Amino acid sequence: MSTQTRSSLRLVQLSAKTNAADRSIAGVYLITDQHENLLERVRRAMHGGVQTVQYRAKEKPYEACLEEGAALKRLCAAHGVLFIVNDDVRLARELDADGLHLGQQDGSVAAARELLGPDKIIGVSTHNQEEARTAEEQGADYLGFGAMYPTGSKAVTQIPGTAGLTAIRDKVRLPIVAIGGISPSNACRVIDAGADAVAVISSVLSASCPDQAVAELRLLFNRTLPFPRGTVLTVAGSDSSGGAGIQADLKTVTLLGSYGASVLTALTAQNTRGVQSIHGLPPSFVKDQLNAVLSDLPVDVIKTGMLHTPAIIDMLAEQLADQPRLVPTVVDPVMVATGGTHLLERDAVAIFIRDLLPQAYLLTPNLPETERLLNRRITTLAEMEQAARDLHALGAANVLVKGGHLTGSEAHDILFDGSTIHRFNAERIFTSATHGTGCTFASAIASFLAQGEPLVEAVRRAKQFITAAIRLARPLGKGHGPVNHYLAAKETDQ
Ligand code: 3NM
Repeated sequence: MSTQTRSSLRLVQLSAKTNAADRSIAGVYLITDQHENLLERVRRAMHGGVQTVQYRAKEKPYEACLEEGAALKRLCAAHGVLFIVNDDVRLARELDADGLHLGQQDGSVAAARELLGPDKIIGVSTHNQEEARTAEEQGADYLGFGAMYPTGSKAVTQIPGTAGLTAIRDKVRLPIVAIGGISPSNACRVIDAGADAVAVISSVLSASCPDQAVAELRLLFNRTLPFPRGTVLTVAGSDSSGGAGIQADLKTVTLLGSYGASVLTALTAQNTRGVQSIHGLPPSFVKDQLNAVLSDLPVDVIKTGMLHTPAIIDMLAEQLADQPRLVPTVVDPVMVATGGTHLLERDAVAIFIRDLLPQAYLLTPNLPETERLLNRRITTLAEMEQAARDLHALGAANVLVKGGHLTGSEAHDILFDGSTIHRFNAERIFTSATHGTGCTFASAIASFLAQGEPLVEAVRRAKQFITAAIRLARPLGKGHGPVNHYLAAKETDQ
């Protein structure tokens, strides 16, 4: 079923209801676990953009559930998040929850609605087509459907998986919340199979950064949006010759199919032969631009490039930390132009490492930048891998060390995501048309992330794009010419 049909069905379904039920069940549906510090972990998850919380406390005494549930409900209300109680209709009523989630053994939808009133959301756990259709006939507002994958969070006996989800998707009109073993690396398959929401416990609440895990899951839902798909904000300098900086970023983002917004940090008088002069913008004006964009547009991913001064880095780091909702940020630590001009003031590196690097969802240094950040020489693939690990240890969630400056017949990039090293190899193209490659690559990754690709796939597609853009470059200017954004986007689209 097309995305449009799915969402219009959802509207039809929910328009008959009022209050809580007017707000559709979609996106990230967080289910509570029974470990320590639940409230704090749920609060952090909410910063990533949770849309529904289900309170599931299987073995707690009722009085303790009342207390914990009331605190959770307050937290949800403060963040505009739906609050659903699992299994227990009495607890749902006493807490005045937005809804109730019923298992197959937990009584009928009609009985629950009778007790809770007509404006509450009622969901039912289902595991096959028959259960799903029965729940719909009995008047449920949404379906839980699982398990998608094996999970350690519950002893599941049925695993219909994404194939089972695809099979029931067109047979029911209700929103479907897929559940069981879902994580940011497999959720794209669940969404492609037709899930309107993903229910998660461990991949968020056991994560070291629950907000990041939720933000990653939330972004994946963009894959169903119409084009331009997702919004990328680039924070960078202007390159008057159009091959790098803001201009390269906007060309890349637009040609790859996302919407691009821009905040300028500095203007450069620049061409393919080098940077003639730089006119930095006052940090307060950079901040005005940021606020203007972020207070209005639904920015999915921020990409940063040339930040120029310690004051701008400081301001940006503060603004990112203050966002009510985490915006994944691709940080390209632009320091030196291809022609050799320093684009980041020398004393800014320490501030960059302290304030901005730990907020990076993805850091994308080339080898000279990696060497400057770590203050040591890097000449082999093994040293690149260690560098990616060391930059991760400094606080970047994911690190892509780009090996374009090494020699050899292939260009190797190394991605470390905190647990696994991923290698991306491409033919090395011997050319002087390398102006703007870093900006273009990072913007392509940001764009694919904003379109709902998981990180490894976003990097893989962006690598393919930048390699094509270098290979297809046409001579332009008298120095390091620009890459061919236009033809590379056409080729990547095929
Ligand atoms: N119900 P996690 S699977 C509560 O298949 C629950 O009905 C399931 O936890 C079902 O995200 C499950 O950690 C556990 O896999 C989901």
